[in-house]
Amino acid sequence: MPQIETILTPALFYLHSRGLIEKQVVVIDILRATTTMVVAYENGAKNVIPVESLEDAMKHVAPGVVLAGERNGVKVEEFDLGNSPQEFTRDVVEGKTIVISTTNGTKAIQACEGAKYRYISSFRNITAMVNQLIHNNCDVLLFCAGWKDKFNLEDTVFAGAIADKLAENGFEINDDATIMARSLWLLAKPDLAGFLANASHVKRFKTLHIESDLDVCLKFDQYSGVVKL
Ligand code: 3SL
Repeated sequence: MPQIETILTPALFYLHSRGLIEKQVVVIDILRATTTMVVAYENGAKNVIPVESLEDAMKHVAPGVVLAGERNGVKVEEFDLGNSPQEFTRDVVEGKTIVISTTNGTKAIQACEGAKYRYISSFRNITAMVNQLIHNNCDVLLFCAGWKDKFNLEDTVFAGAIADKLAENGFEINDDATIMARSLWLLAKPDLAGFLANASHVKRFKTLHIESDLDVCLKFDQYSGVVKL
């Protein structure tokens, strides 16, 4: 049976970089990068291109391209959009190519470039993601983007939610990180927002006055597609 492992922070990625070619990786940045990218597809974006640096993003400037990005949660001044999912409305993104660079999410996405399959996901397409992973039927790496190489609760809880569903479908949990993530998910499940209320990035949201994004990021199954890079 396929195995599941979880990378709790990008600082631990080096331990998993070998054998990537045989694995399906799900990059997770619930607040907010991977949620925002899912929302862009929900609202008809033609393509979303995650890039690590702001300089790389600038290289894509062209008609029909929307530049998006933040650093430390704040919109990059010269870009069209920040990283709030609420900015990625249909009238802004439909039919467009979105080039996005974020503090942690897009960095993690780049790191696992050699994987057999590379996905990004969020609660907004969790069921579609799980079904796709089951269909692919190979080892899964759940890659939490964290915050500046630190562990975070929201990405770990989402990894646990995916692991829980996969385990119910016969996938084997193969490391303590995934056991912990699944246990956290089972604790969080009855009141996800309450569980995350004291999470460091939720506190940062308050400082940045972007709390209204939280609701959007914690909504389940708004999109029935998967986002494969
Ligand atoms: O770090 C990231 O990739 C972002 O999602 C962080 S923020 O929510 O835009 O602050």
